Formats: sequence, C-alpha cells, structure tokens
Amino acid sequence: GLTEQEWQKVMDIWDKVEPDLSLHGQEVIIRMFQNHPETQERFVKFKNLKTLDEMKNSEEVKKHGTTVLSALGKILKQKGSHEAELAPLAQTHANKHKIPVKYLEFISEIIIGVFAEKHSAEFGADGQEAMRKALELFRNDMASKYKELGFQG
Ligand code: CLN
Repeated sequence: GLTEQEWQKVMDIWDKVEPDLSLHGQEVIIRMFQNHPETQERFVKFKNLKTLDEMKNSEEVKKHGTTVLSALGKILKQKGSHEAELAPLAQTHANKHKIPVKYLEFISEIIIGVFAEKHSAEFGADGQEAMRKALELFRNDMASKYKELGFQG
C-alpha cells in the first residue's frame, strides 16, 4: 500500500487536475489512441476517428475523458479502500469491454505523463512515484477481480 504521505501527494496533484478534468481526460484518451492504437479498436464509438484533428474535435472523446478521470478520481480518493468503486468497473471492463490488464498499464503511464507535462512545477519525481504506486494498486485490484470473474485479462 501507500503511506499517508504518498496518498497526500496523490491528492495534491488531483486537486490541480480536477478543475479541468475534461481537458486532461481528452489529452489522456488521445495520447493513448496515438501511442497504443490497439486500445482504440476496443471502442465501437471511436473506431471511426482517423486523424488527430478528428480526435481533438470530437466532443465524445472529451466526454469519455471526463468519465474516465472522474471514475479514477473517485477511486483514488478512497486511498485504497476502493472495493465499492472498483467492483463495477472490473465487471464492465472484463465482461463487456474485454480490456486486458496490459491496457490499464498503458493508460497509467499516459496519465502520469500528461499530468507531468501540464503540471511540471507541482508534479515532480516524488509525486509521480506516488501516483505510479496508486495506479499500480488500482491495477492489481482490477486484476484480482478479473481473475474472480474468470477473465484472463
Ligand atoms: Fe474504461 C467505459 C473508466 C481504462 C475501455 N471506462 C468506461 C466507463 C468508465 C470507465 C467509468 C463507463 C462505464 C462502464 O462502461 O464501466 N476506464 C475507466 C477507468 C480506467 C479505464 C477509470 C483507468 C484509469 N477503459 C480503460 C482502458 C480501456 C477502456 C484500459 C481501453 C483503453 S484505456 N472503457 C473502455 C471501453 C468502454 C469504457 C471500451 C466503453 C465505452 C463506450 O462505448 O461508451
């Protein structure tokens, strides 16, 4: 788990991100599609977006970015006691969307990269390390749920 101090670092960066979730979320989704095109294939609603401009101009991408980051924010704020928030997410991502754990790894690194770029002064090496640990915990718990559900993610 994380120390109280590490959770505090996670909450500190979240305070910077939260006022503009849609901008951060949009950036995360677009970068994920660009760096890992196989992730885009999992989205029926985004498969048709071909160019970077199309992605940037898509209100749906922005909306989905907000959905993802608000769900993640709710989880992180539980500081590890996230069972209630995580269970439904594991359920849909395993059974419905069929998302390998590997993709959760991709998005974790992209989240850290985007936040670091946008908040270089406030999100230094220690903050990034704390966030990496928090996202690892999230991912490990998702992976355990996947196993329970019989999904070899
Ligand atoms: Fe996801 C839908 C949260 C990572 C693929 N995702 C949703 C919804 C979330 C959500 C809330 C809507 C409700 C639901 O279906 O459940 N996703 C998250 C969070 C993370 C996340 C939090 C990690 C930080 N999701 C992923 C990826 C994966 C993916 C690992 C592919 C690349 S990133 N998620 C989906 C798909 C949907 C979805 C395909 C369904 C979208 C739609 O058609 O509306």
